[in-house]
Amino acid sequence: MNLRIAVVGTLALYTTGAAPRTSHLPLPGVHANDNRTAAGTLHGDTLELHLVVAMATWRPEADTGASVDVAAFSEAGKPPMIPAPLIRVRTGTVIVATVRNALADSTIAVHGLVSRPAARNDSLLLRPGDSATVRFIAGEPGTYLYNATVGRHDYTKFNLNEREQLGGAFVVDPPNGSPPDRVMVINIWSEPIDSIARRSALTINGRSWPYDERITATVGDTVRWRVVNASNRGHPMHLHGFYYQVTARGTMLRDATFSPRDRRTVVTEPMLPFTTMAMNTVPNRPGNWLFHCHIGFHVVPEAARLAAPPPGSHDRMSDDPRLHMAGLVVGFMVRPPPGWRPAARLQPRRMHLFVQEGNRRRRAPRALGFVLQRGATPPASDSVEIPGSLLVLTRSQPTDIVVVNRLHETAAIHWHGIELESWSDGVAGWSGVDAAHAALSIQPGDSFVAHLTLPRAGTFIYHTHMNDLEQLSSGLYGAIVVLEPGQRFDPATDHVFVGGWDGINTAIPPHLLINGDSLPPPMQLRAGTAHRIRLVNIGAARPFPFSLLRDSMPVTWRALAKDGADLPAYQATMRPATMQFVDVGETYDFEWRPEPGDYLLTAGLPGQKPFYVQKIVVR
Ligand SMILES: [Cu+2]
Repeated sequence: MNLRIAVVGTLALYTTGAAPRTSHLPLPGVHANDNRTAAGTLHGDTLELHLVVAMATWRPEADTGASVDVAAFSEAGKPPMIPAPLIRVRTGTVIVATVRNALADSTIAVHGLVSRPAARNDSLLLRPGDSATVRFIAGEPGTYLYNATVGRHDYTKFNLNEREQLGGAFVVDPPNGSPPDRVMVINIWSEPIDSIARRSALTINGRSWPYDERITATVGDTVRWRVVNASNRGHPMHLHGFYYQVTARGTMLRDATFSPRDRRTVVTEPMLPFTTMAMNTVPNRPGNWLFHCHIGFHVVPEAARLAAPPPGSHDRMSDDPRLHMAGLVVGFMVRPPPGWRPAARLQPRRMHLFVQEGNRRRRAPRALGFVLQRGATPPASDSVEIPGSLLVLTRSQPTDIVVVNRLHETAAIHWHGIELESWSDGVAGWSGVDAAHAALSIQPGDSFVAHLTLPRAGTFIYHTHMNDLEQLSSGLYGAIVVLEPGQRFDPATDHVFVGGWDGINTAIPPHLLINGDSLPPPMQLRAGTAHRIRLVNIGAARPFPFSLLRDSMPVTWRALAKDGADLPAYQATMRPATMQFVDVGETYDFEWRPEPGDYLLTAGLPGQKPFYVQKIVVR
């Protein structure tokens, strides 16, 4: 223990001056780092590592695609890499790392070459041509990151210089090693084009969709990923088709491995800037699935490509998944086991859901909506509900939803959090067991039958998975409530609050809505009974904070479920009714037993007055 403290204290052992190299040769090309190979050379229990920071040319899209010149790490004598070379050792390993700043004109600050856990984010400042050697013990097992910034960087502040690509994973394995896993590092490069538009590359292991790696598995495999957010933006990471277990969360300097009791079961886990997670999942259905950030701006071609498609481009409406998505998307391909056949569907319940457009009402450029057919006749073709009709379904009851597209453009619907067959998952040109016969988008005037089997009761979401920024912020989202067999939905005690955006081309903050409104009339609730509060965020970006207040103080409620999965009894605890944030693609259920009185359910961005206040009168 003393040794660890001692080596943390000797961050900069020495520095040596060297003339910066100037050259007129083309810059070396960046290699995308798949994080399968650890950097450095191991001598007994000591890892020797030689890192260099120099300018390089990075092509995060196609090999012949758009490029940017960036400062990048390499191991001495090897090509530059984005993300930075993987540092991965067993706990107890002594790391002797030399870092050289080969930039001609900039000082760099290197962060994270320290023993974990560490209390402070010390940096190693290197002027052009300088190098320094640090020596430290790896420390506690976990998933961390290290990086360098050009100039100083204050991690306590939101910093928008996104030109550097100097972040990489730092993994410390337990004494006997870890079971097989994959490491995925998120990096963002971005710079403004003008006062509104930005040019961005959003990458996982150095590549944007569709140029990044497909992860493959077979039904029944345990799949383990370590995800490192080396960018200075938050990313709610969503898995299609399956829940995953979050087994650890970390930062650059410390990591908390959860005991089995404390693990979260989720379909979406928000990752703040410079944080890490370890997760696992066991896919039990074959098909093509996705693991992606749920922020619209991070996955659409018009915002997440270096070479943005020209205005009016058809890309965002394409049936080609390589065109209609971009950025932080990973393809997760699950092969069927030998002899696999789709399960037979017995007498499914059938519902008709219309995708249609009405008259513009508010800031959104268009009013799009999902409208459920109630009764024998279809809804009026220009009627719109924002959010879309609440779909109340029953657990274990096979349900076919006939989606009828009455728009003049294509549609595709994702059933978010629902454990369904891949064909119905809603990613045009991708969903399905066989990539050659993937489900396509729903053409204007056409329909598609989504097959849901509904193994779980809870709160879920349905939303467009195409032309996301425009269609989602124009109203193509809604909530799904799956009830236990025999249960009926009672609006007197069951309350769904769906957060969404009203257009995207508005000043900051965007116009945020709850249940299609920002100033709803008061709600009257009955005292002395249990009310279920279901919170949903399906905006284009940004977390929603929620609080349920009486006299400005949060009341107490019981946590029941997250993303539609019931919490185990020991996690379903009473807690103050304030959620720091509900991120995009998350749902939360709470039980509240109010006394008579006046209450406020509020939502707003931190430090701002709430954009939504729902008065609740309990009698
Ligand atoms: Cu994101």
